Amino acid sequence: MPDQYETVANAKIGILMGSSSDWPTMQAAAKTLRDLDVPYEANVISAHRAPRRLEHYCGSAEERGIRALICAAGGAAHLAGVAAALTPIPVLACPMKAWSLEGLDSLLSMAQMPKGIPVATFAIGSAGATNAALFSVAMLAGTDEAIDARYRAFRKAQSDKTFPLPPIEG
Ligand code: RP5
Repeated sequence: MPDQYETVANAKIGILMGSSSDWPTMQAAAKTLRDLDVPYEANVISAHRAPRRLEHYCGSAEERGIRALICAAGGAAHLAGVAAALTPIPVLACPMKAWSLEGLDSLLSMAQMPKGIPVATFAIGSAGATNAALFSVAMLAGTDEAIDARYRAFRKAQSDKTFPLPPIEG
């Protein structure tokens, strides 16, 4: 079973997607983790196309050192909820714009988890992907001084940026 998904030895965050069609959007999460030097792994494991693989992945993630899962899916978007049902580690959900409704279907599917199995849901699309990654970094920062320092530096650099307006045309 492990050879049906890729693991990274020291990964702290697992990105899961329902389809490779989610990857163009979810690269924003991967890039954010990469830029903040947080080890991660990324896999396509659909909750409905590969449920047993998902069960295996989620069942072994904690013991491999994964501290949070970022789950992206579109449409019925049950990946995050099923993953959260299979592991106690925090699950952050990224709603994808799939084939209809501009991602509102995915957002509601993810946000409307029945009580007892928590899923933290972010914005539709790449903004949510970026913020889910930043949120996972903020979680890790509580117990890792080096990650904490990088996260604070990122936030400060963002705050220090100025946005000069271009001159009036004409
Ligand atoms: C979901 O259905 C995936 O997460 C994706 O967002 C959507 C469409 O998947 P594909 O038909 O492109 O594989 O399961």
